Amino acid sequence: MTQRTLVLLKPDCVRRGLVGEIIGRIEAKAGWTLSALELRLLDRGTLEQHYAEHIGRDFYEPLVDFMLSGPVVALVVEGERAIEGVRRLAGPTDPIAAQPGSIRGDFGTSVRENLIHASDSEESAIRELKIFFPGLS
Ligand code: IDP
Ligand code: MG
Repeated sequence: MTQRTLVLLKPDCVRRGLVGEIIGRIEAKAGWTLSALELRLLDRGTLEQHYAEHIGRDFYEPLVDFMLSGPVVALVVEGERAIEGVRRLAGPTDPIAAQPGSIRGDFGTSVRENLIHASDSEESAIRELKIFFPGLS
């Protein structure tokens, strides 16, 4: 089942120079390809749409400020079960709880600054791809 998923390499990832390392892990998965890739400074409106489910949570405002603190790398990964697959590569939200071997488990300590976003379902992927890459066919 070929799927497309939205990935954001968050500002901490870009600042720490981990973009190549993390894209390398994605590229290393057999048959997966990058359909789009861009370094981009986001704006509040985009983040409000992207993180709509979290509006009102105590971590929402600091999360948005963090996501505005520097450029992100937005990319689209396409391939066999890419949605579940990138979530597994990323590991769970809390990097201390994440398994070593996962991106968050290997590189993170902060629940907020946890390096990577990846769509969590087919429905989310479709919604998020429209926000970040509306021109993608
Ligand atoms: P996910 O990125 O693993 O899907 P979500 O629960 O959707 O996690 O939360 C979105 C993002 O919000 C997380 O990746 C993280 O950056 C931030 N976040 C979530 N929960 C917390 C928290 O309890 N404290 C601080 N930041 C949080
Ligand atoms: Mg999420």
